Amino acid sequence: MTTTSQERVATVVAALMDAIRATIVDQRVTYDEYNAAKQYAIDLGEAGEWPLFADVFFEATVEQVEAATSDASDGAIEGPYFIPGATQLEKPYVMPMREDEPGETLLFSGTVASADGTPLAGAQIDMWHSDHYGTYSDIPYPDDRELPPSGNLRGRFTVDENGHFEVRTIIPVPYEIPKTGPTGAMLAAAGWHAYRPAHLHAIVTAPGHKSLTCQLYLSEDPYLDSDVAGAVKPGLVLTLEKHSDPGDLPARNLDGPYFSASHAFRLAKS
Ligand code: MBD
Ligand code: FE
Repeated sequence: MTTTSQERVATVVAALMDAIRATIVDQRVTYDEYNAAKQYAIDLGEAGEWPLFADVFFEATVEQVEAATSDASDGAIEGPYFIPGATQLEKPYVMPMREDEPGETLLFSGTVASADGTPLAGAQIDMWHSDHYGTYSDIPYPDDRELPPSGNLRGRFTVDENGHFEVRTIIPVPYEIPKTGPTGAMLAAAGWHAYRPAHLHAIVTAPGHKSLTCQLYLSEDPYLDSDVAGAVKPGLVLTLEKHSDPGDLPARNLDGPYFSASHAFRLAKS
């Protein structure tokens, strides 16, 4: 974290305050609404949902501002649910999951290269995503849902000498922000849906390069055009290919059809 100059603080904070005052005037905000807003901010804090609220409504804009000057492949918001220090996987890479983890099998593969196309041998991918019920591991949910075991669907793995990787996981589902917390309650009060399209999160790192925080979405997801967090970019939408050929299944240690998808990550030099 760098120290922010007094001048920068004064400029940005004044702009924010002006925007709030202008909204109060334009919308003729009443005392009742003003008091409700103050109570809402208190509720958000007490529920521990400030990170969720901020990442849903503002992070995509921050990401776009920073990405505008980068020659990396598309990035996306980190969101509130990254936990550093996930299990380091051994080949063949399989995301940590329950024995009977529900959901369709996904073989996610791809490459990590420098912005000029040079493969980055030994780059690291830290991946995390929700399960088939839209639940992340190790996150306190405001409802009484069943929680996956600690570390579920969170893992780190290394790309090979050609910058290539393949990891097996399950296909996530669209993610609904819980309605019982203040963030979901506000979306409901406004009549907005609380969904994010299904997504895989990834942070990709390599020596001499800026890390790339990214999400991958799935084609034909009903929420691609209305992500509540506004974080979808066309370059991040994976095309799923279905494989049902029984001949190919035993070799892959699978007993049913699976899907595959791939993505090319490119990192900017640091
Ligand atoms: C998520 O899974 C997410 O990625 C974001 C940005 C917000 C809430 C939940
Ligand atoms: Fe997420």
